[in-house]
Amino acid sequence: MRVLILGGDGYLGWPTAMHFAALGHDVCVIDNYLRRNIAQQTQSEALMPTPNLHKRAEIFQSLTGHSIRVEIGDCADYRTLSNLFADFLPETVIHYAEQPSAPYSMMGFEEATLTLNNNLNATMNLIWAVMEHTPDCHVVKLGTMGEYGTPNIDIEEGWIDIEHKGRTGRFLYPRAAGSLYHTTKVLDTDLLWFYVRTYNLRVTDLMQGPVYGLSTTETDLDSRLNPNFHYDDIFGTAVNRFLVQAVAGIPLTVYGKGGQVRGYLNLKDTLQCVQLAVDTPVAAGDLRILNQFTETFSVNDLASRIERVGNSMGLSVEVKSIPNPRKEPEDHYYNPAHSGLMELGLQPNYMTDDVVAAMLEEVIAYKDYIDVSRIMPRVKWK
Ligand code: USQ
Repeated sequence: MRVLILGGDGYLGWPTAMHFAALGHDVCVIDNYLRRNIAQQTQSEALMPTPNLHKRAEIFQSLTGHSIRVEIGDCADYRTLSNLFADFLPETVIHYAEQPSAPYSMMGFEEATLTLNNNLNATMNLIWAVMEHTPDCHVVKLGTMGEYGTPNIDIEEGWIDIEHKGRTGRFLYPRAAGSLYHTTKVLDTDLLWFYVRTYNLRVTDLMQGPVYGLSTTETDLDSRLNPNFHYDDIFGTAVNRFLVQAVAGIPLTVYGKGGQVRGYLNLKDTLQCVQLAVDTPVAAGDLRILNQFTETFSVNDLASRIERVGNSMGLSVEVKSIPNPRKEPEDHYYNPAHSGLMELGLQPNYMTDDVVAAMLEEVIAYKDYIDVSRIMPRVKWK
């Protein structure tokens, strides 16, 4: 199958590209290095040095014999994307090409508009390139569990049946995002739903929770194939940050009360979920929404787990609540459904103590690269 990956340089895009190439698919990635550039501008570079895409594709090919076509270009530019579609004629597109950091989107006007323009334009251009060149192509779009927020009722998988004044209807589940970044994902879903119901596109929207880890079958081949592992306050996500803090001997930065619950998943499971979605394309005119996580934890649960495992390995780990830089409920109900991917065959890699220990070992190998000035939050939601 010809698989086009938008945002192929990212934490998820690169491991996804290798995974599909290793399965024997014909893989093309496009990326404009936006995240690398923002990371440089904000002093938020990844923990491990990551060669550029051409170099990584070369290393991967030398080790496995599988090639990955690399295009450096901007998906927010319609001509660039349209020309690539006309040339590659993808059968599946996996769309990660978005500015993914909630804190970055909350820094100020420039960062907010960059996030809005980049994310919405990339999605809009993808829709039009599909309609122009490959109307049968299955679009697998990465959304986020953060679209739903933390409502006081159970979260369904994308849709909700509502009875109102004696009549019933099916609607997109109400969304209440907690950052401008998460709001762009809500807008993406609305755009896709409009074009699906009007022009019969085929779309799967994966509502993903925070991802953790470094290890996949392909990244384990050579450390130069690792994904971009961030631990700073802008691009680092909670688990990856706590792992680095544990190794650096910095108290784990629980924001506020630490009762914020999210649905987490191992990087290996992102690859499984995306593959399950790709292997079961939806019918024309269908928007399938799947909640993509394997288990829920509060921030306090995560911190205690990493503290316990880290201390058993001889590290000196403490947990400390710091004022929450975000505006979010810190103690709330959270019960999201997530049976769709399990029904498709997902075999979860849960966050066991062994998994935490293995991730800590990987970070320990790069202990000297940790810059402790990147840990404390620099961006406030005001
Ligand atoms: N948190 C802490 N301490 C930290 C970092 C985070 O307590 O040092 C808390 C946050 O306040 C939040 C929770 O941990 O309540 C999760 O934060 P995060 O930084 O791990 O995740 P988030 O900003 O929500 O965004 C990440 C990815 C984003 C993806 C999203 C999925 O950056 O691209 O869409 O996870 S979700 O969170 O389900 O919306």
